[in-house]
Amino acid sequence: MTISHSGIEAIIEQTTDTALQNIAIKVKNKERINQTEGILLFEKGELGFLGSLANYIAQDLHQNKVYFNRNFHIEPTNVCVFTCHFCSYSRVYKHRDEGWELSMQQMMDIVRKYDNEPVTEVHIVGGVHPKMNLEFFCELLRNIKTHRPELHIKGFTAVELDYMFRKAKVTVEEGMKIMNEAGLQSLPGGGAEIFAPEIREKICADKVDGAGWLHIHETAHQLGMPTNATMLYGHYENYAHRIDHMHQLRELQDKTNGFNCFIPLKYRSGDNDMSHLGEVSLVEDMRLYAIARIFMDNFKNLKAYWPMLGRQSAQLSLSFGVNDLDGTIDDTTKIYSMAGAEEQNPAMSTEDLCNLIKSVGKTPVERDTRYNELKNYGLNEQI
Ligand code: V47
Ligand code: SF4
Repeated sequence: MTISHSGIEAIIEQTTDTALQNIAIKVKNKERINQTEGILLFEKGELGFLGSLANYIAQDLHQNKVYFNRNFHIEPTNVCVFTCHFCSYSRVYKHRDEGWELSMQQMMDIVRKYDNEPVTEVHIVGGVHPKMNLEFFCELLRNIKTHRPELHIKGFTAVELDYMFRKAKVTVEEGMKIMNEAGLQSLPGGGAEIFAPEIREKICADKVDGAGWLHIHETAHQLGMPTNATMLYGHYENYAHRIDHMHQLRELQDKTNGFNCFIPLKYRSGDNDMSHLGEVSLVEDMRLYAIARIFMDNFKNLKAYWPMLGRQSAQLSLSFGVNDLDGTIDDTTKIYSMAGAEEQNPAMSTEDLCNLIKSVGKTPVERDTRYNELKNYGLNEQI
């Protein structure tokens, strides 16, 4: 669905609620909405209204394009010193026999498996293992770079980095520089969860707090490393907490312009300490994507991570402001399948991804990690 300039005029005209109408006018004029208005969208904005505004913005930023990249994941371990209550994936150290701990050789075997594949990025993320330290991961980074120098390494959440740096007794600035020199080029967005201390306390009390997460990302940006940002939603948080989280990210982006994209992550309730909460509905998911697109005006890209959301919902999100579907991924990530996501072995070929994008009238474009366009798979382009 494309919302033209006259289309948004019609939306403005048809909206009877004055506050919502003012928001629509701001969107048309490319003006930023404030936190009160963000909360109002959650409280009052109905799906069609939100979708129309989000689509208008996405169309303006990206025309009809939807990005994806070719990547694979390495999950070094699921053994973790932390005990986030939403996590279905981790195992504590004393139960490490139930989990996995990959050796250097095993991780390099994963890298070598893709030797003849046109992948552009490796995404490394896992549990916080008490014995896998800064030195070990720097060696991994160097080994990957020696083996395949052009492969972009995006790795380690702020939670993993915070633990590694504290254990190695280096500052965030020193640690980040060491990792960067060893080959780390960008950071994924994980570990942000929800910044509000009263909710963070409830779901992941023992890991790095919101200010610490933001500091690590700011430091990466200062070194010229782009990063992503996530938000875990659909648990104990209310609308004000969501807007506060997005507001803090928006403020840092104003300062550094170092974020590549924003990735809302829907809480999945399978087999963890918070399972009793259940999950929010598909309509809530789409409303959230649309509001994120409207509120995060300085984030160029909004990503739906399909292994977590499921491919059909991810496809639907393309009509609610989303312009990026992450990657082909192969079947190398377990974090969501263990939390009950529909995708038990998430793998999609380039052809599958392109067809999924084309079937909602959008144009698939392969990108690299920094969102440089590598190939446009327009309607008649051979896959
Ligand atoms: O921080 C863990 C989330 C994150 C659950 O930057 C859960 O490109 C929902 O951040 N339900 C890690 N979410 C993964 C992550 C990520 C994934 C894909 C791409 C990128 C990127 C980043 O996964 C954690 C946490 O927020 N998570 N358990 C769960 N039960
Ligand atoms: Fe550990 Fe990450 Fe799971 Fe938290 S979400 S328990 S930090 S693996």
